[in-house]
Formats: sequence, C-alpha cells, structure tokens
Amino acid sequence: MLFIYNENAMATKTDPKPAGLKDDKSKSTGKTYEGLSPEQLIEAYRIMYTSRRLDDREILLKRQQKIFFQISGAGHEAVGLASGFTLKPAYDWFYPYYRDRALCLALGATPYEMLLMAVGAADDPQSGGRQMPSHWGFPKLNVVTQSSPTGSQVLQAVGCAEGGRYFASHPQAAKKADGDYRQFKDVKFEGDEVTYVSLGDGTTSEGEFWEGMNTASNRKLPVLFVVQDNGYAISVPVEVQTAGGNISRLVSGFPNFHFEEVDGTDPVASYAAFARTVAYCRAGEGPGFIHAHVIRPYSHSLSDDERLYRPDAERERDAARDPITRMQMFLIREGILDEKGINKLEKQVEDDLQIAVDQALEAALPAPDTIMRYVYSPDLDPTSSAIQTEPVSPAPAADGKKVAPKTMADLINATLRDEMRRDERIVIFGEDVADASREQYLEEKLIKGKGGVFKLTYGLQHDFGSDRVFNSPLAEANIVGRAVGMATRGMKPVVEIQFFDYIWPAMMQLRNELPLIRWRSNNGFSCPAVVRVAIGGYLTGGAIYHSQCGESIFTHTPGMRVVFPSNALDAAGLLRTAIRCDDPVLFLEHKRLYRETFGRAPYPGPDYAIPFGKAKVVQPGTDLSVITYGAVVPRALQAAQKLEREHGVKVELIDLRCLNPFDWETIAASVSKTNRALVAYEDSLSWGYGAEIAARIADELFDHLDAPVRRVAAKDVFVAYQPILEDATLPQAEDLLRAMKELSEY
Ligand SMILES: Cc1ncc(C[n+]2csc(CCOP(=O)(O)OP(=O)(O)O)c2C)c(N)n1
Ligand SMILES: [Mg+2]
Repeated sequence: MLFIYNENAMATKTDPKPAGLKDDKSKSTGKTYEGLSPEQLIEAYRIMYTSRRLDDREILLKRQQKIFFQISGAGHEAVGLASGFTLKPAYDWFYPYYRDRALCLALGATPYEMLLMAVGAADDPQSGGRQMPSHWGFPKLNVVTQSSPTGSQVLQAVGCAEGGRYFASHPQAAKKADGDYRQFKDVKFEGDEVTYVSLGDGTTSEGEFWEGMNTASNRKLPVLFVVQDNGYAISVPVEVQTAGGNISRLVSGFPNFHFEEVDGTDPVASYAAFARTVAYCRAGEGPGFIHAHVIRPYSHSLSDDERLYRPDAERERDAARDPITRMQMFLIREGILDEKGINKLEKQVEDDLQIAVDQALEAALPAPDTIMRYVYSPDLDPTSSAIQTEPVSPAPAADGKKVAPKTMADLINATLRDEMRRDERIVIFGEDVADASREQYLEEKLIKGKGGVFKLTYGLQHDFGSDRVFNSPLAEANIVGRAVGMATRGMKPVVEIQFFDYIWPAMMQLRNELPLIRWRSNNGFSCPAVVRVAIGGYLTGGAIYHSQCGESIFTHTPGMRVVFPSNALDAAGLLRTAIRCDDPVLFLEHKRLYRETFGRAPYPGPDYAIPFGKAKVVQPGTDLSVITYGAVVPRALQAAQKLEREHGVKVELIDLRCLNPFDWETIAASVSKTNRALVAYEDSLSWGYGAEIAARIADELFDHLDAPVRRVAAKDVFVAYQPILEDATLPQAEDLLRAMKELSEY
C-alpha cells in the first residue's frame, strides 16, 4: 500500500532555516524533493553534518582520554535525518539504538547534551554519568532510555505502542491518583502516535526482534521498525546473520505491515520511504518496516579496527556512498547551496561544536555518593509502616456461620480483582491467563473459562474485558519486554510467568532492563511492573522443570523488589503493596502453597496491605532463631513444634516474607536474644538466598553467637521426578528438626 506524504507531519517542526544562512542562495522556485523544500534540505544537511562532526570530536576526545568510549553514527546520518523529519518529538515515542545520533539531533537533542554523556557529567540528561555515550534517552523528547544489549528495545517499543493505544481507549486511566505509584507517574498519549524502534542488521538475529515483529503484526500496532543495515555486526557480515542475506525477504510474510527497502545513504529517498510508512502507522493501519541500506565508515566502535576483516576495496566501495558527501553534492548540483554556502554552514557547525565541547569539558562530574540514587523510587517507600493496615473481617454468611477461610490462590485472585477495580491502569497478561481468547465462547456461555494453569486469574477477563486480561504468545521475553514498555508509559502490567523454571527466556529483560530503567536514566524514566511467578517444588511429580527455585538470582539484581509469601493473608497484603508500588516487583508464589490448608485466611478486604521488608515472627522463642520463608515455613513450624514438645526447646521462627528488601532488624533482634541461628531455604544450599543471610549474621552478630550459623537447604542438584528422589533433594521437616536440635545442643 502506498501513502502520499502529509505536509502536516512537518507542521510541528521549528523554523528550519539555519541561523546565519540568510544570505545564501536558497532556491525560491517552489521546487520540492519528495516534499522537502530547499530550506528543509539545508537544515537536513546541517543536522547530518553536525552528527558526523560530533562523532569526529568525540573520537578526538577519546584519543585525548577526556572521554572513555566512543561509538559513532557515521554512515547512518541520512536515515536518522529522515526519521527525525517525519516523526514528532514529545508526541511520538522513540526506542533508538546507538547509531541514531542524527535522529536525536533532528528531534531536538543538542550536541552539548550528547557531550555531557560522553564525559559522564552529573547533568547529562540521559543518565547522569551512568551509561556509555550514544545510549540515548531524553525524557523531554519521548526518547526512552536505551541500554547496550542488542535488541532488548524491540519488545519494549511494542509495549510502549500498546500503552498508547490502551490510554487512548481508557482515557480515565491516565488520571493521577493519590496513594500509589500513579501519584508520581505522568501519563501522556496522543491518539495517533507512532513508536519508533531501530536496530542493526546483526541484531535482527536476536529472538526478541522476531517476538516483537510477531506481536506488532498480530495486534496491528503503530510501531515503526527501522533496520539500519550496514552489512556488518562488528566483524560478522550480514550473510552469516540472515538467511539469504536480506532481512526484508525474511520478514515479508508478516501480515499488516507496510514494508520499505531503501538506500539509507540517500536522504531524499529515505525521507520519502519514512513519510509513506509513518503515514501508514499514524493512520492506524498497522506497523511499518523500513530496511535501510547504510554504510559504516568508522569501524564498529573505537575499540574495533575494521581493516582486520574488511579489505580496502570493500571499504572504498562503501565510502563512495557516504551520505554526507552525497548530500553535499546534491545540494550543489541542485543549486540549493553553492560551495560558499556549504563552507559557511560547516564553519558555523564547527564553531557551535567547539563551544559545546568546551562547555562539556567544564561540566560538573557526579559525586561518588550519588551512586545509590534512584536504584528505587525516591517518591514512594514500600517499606513504610504507614502502609500496614488491619485485615477487615468478612461479614458472616446469611445463615450466620463464619465465612470459611480461603486459600492463597483465592486471595491472590480476589486481590487482583479488587486492585483492577480500583486502578484502571492495570492489565494482566501471560500464558493461559485469560479465561478464553475466543471470547465469543464466553459470551455464548459455551465454556467456563481457564484463567491460568493454576486458575489464579480466573474470571478476571470475564469481569474486566479482553483488553485488560489477555493471553500472550508462548514467549517469556515477550511478556516481560512488553510489560517494561507499558509500565514506562504509566500502565501497571501485572504479568504472569507460568513456571519459574521457564523464566529464563525473559532473563535479559529481568536482569538488564526492568530493574535498571530508573537508575540508568537517573530517574528520567521508571517502569514499576509486577511479574508474578509460580515457583517451587514439594509437588510430587513436578520433576526438574516444574520445581525450581532460584530467587537469589533476582535478589542479586539491584532495582528489583522480590517478595515470597508463605500464606494466604501475606500473599494478599504483599500483592497489594506490589501493585501499588513505584518499583518493579518480582512476586514469587509457591505452587505448593496455593491450595494448602496451612495459612488459609478470610479475604482481608480491598485495602489490606503489608509493607515490604517486614518479617513476621511466626512463633516467638528463646533458644534458637530459625530464619526462613516460602514453603519451608510450614515445615519449619512443624519441626519447631515437635522439638518443643519432645525436648522443650523454644524456637523463634521468622518468616521473611519479603526477600529484597529483607528485615535485618527482626533477624538481628532475634539472634541477639537466642544466640543461635539456623537459616533454612528451599533453593540449593550453595550460593542460595540464605547464604547471604548466614554471612551477614556471622559478620555482624558474631559477638552474640553461642554456636555456628547453620543452613538447611536443598541438595546441590535438580529436583527429580520420582517422589523418593524429590524428598531426598528438598529440605524436609525431619532435616529441619535434626538441625534445630543439634544447634540447640551445641
Ligand atoms: C545481546 C548482546 N550481544 C552482544 C553485544 C555486543 N555487540 C554490541 S554491538 C554488536 C553488533 C551489532 O551489530 P548490528 O546489529 O548490525 O548493528 P551495527 O553496530 O552494525 O549498527 C555486538 C555483537 C551486545 N551489545 N548485546
Ligand atoms: Mg550492522
């Protein structure tokens, strides 16, 4: 489908006439080039030239050891310019990659701001000295903080576009509200916004690229994918990455797309391709895909020397297509600027850059004690004791009988329902979480509905609609990556990972994206999503791939809150805090505890909340402190009760409930009193979560200890299928009893 360029797309641009060029011979014949006026073309050249010379300046600064890394946008300027001229800053959304310097300049970022990033200045608006140069992120322009993992931006861009669409159809949801994360999260959306995402040819090999294409296509989202194909990924040529050597051919089967393949060193042709594609996306027809063939004249980065793998002849062929020279020749050939005009423009750019460089080198550097700033929200403290509320007792049933206590599964479901009612920004998605994707089956009452493999989300699609509760593809990175994009826009995705054992495809998003967005952008962006995960063993037959723990991998990730309740009431109270929180939360739900008799409770009401980082003393004691959480809590309680019955030993049992932050004060007070500590956890013994707790007790409470700090945990092996083997692997009540007894007698 072909779309004609809409002049209004340029309407929001600032005056394109470059300063100091008034005397030059801009043509006033009315001739345009794919809709671009001579004045716009002069401005285009100014931006492209600035981009190239800024790279040159940074390279020089790196050689002088005044900056510490350099990666250039050289050869990609024309395509950046074209996207910058067709999209609107602070209106559309941008997930660029490191070669998009010209795009950011065209959107309104300044060379000075870019140089602040290169020197790592405190006032760098992109990261405050935390990220490498060219990791763009300008809150005021809707350029979202970018990271280094190739391709992790793609699913986030998809989620961002979904966020825009969601707010357009739920405008009430965008309103501010007191008492939770919404107080600190401004939402803006435009009905016809486009989300731009770019990547290199090599990065199209990443699975997340294909997952993003699939969802954008399937949901007809206004995402503009731009593959900037310079023929290499560092030293690996495109034919090694891409079957047949051409990504356009491979993606051409995705429905709903507008496709363009263009010479990305030609600014006018690129502009035309972008204009057509942006118009298609803006009209809501679906996503766009632009495959731009560009060059990479400066090696991959300053740490690479391309002469090691590219012969001179090949590099010279590329150089003949240099977009800067091409544009210069074009302007002269068309009589838009003469040589004098070119020289004058270039001199002006050089002078401006010199001022920017001088200023950036003088900029204040970040103070070392600011390093911990913005790991978590500076606005909402989820550990505040003000969060704590008392459970509300349910009214007795009609026959006057007490309401039967509910399972953890019931209370999680009820909490989700009440929070969804309270906060329209919440959406729930994941594998099988909907009642039925074919909603007519529900409407016609032909089926009951599924609502999750553990039925935790049962009935929520029925109650809140298919745009708030829906199934994702079977792809965990897809779930978390989209959630990151949505939460960045101000939504509250509460997504589900079906089994902890299958969380790993999402690991790039969970380790390098979700918990880092706020910190790496120096509080420019945040994405407080909730990821619910069914975890743990003791299932009888769960075997290797339905029984794993591994929470320490996530408590080891700064920026991530990690919660692990052991009973129904705590699950309800902590899930509510997780949803209202301004930080990302990993909410771990033990499968074995979902329907356990232990820890059932009546629903505590729609405002029951428990602050993070507050342990619960399950039973007080004087002789030994047992510190644990999750499914080990009921087992430890059983062991402790037996020990007291048979030997009179009084165990103080502490349920941590929240693993990051955790309640050191309660642990310290208990161990200082009992002088003995046992740390128990379901994960493998070595390097498990309890190892850190044990180390800290040994370190800080050494003077209080009358015995070594002991641990009881799973064996350092996976859980096997046969129940005899499962029992042998996971810590049992008898193991806990034995360790408690030994420690009490030490
Ligand atoms: C997930 C991941 N793997 C490896 C790297 C290291 N790396 C950085 S850029 C790059 C090549 C990217 O090539 P391409 O996508 O073609 O983009 P180009 O740099 O050519 O523009 C690699 C391997 C990375 N940053 N992230
Ligand atoms: Mg490349």
